[in-house]
Amino acid sequence: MKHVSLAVLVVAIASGAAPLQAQSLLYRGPNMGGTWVPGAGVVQFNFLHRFYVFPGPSHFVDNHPTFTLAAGFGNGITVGGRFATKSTAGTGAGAQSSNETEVFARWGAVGGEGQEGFSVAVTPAYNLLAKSIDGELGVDWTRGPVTLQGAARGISRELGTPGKRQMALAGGVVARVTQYIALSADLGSFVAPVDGRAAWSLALNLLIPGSPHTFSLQATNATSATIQGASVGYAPTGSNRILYGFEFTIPLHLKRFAPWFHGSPKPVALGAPAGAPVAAEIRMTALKFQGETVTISTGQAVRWINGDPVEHTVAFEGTEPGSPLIPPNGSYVHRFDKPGTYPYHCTPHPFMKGVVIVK
Ligand SMILES: [Cu+2]
Repeated sequence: MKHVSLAVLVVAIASGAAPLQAQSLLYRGPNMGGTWVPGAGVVQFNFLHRFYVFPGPSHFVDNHPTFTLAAGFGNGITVGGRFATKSTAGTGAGAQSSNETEVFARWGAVGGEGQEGFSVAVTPAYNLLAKSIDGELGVDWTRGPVTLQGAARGISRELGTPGKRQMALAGGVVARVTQYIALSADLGSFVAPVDGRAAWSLALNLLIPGSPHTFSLQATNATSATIQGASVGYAPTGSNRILYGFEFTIPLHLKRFAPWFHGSPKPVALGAPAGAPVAAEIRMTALKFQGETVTISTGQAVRWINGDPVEHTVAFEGTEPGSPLIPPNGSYVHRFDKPGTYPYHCTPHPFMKGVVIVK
């Protein structure tokens, strides 16, 4: 992995083409499990952070993060876990800790997150803090800019109670105002809640343009995003406590980390000079065409060589056909048969630009 700076790798991960099923907060309210399933070879990392600010004079800030990590195995199956370091869903009778861990599997049985019509996901889970077998049946219905969500949840031992069996129901709506912005609201509750508190949330959900990441700003009364935590509001003193926070969704495409383990990939030669001499070579490194303008004669060819750990393309602005994805250590040869000026760019990284002048 020579010549690779951390910045290149970060840009590479951030600009990876995101399959829609990876995860998008534009289709899910903060307290809804949703129907997302990462694609095969994708690890989904969601960082949810909520906080409560106590009234003055202390203005003490109480933090409630939930980390979600889930790996996609293809065929609509994912296995993952959630870890909430300060869940207060279960700090009632009998709770030993506020560290709430939930392991879960999910099967996307019908459709997929964001697809028109109905999508259904089945999520069996185990809550280690509650020693509870939990499960969620999530249903989404999407039409144009609107997604309606419903969830039925089963819980064998409710957190903070001595082994109480529970059911919970939740529903929500997400409205996409633009391609990048959505508003959402959801409400969920145990059917027979011990403390009578339903969980609610309101959120502004954003897709970060040109990236697979989504981000939400939220107000809620729930402290964790587990099946149990999303079903109960937090009101320790009987007051209606509002937590504010955000969630950030990060799909990690494992194949992008291959250079860490495999050294340089095999060279791959794409395109053909068709008998023409290669008059210029352009290396693609550090997300740049090294030699932004080259001049050749009609009937000659140019070779591009990818020295980056990410895929690039040579895409011409006009009608000249360009390259397929050029893998790391790959090359592409193109013969120019007409004089002219040929500006081009890289499709995944449009800020990478170059020009071939043919005389
Ligand atoms: Cu590129």
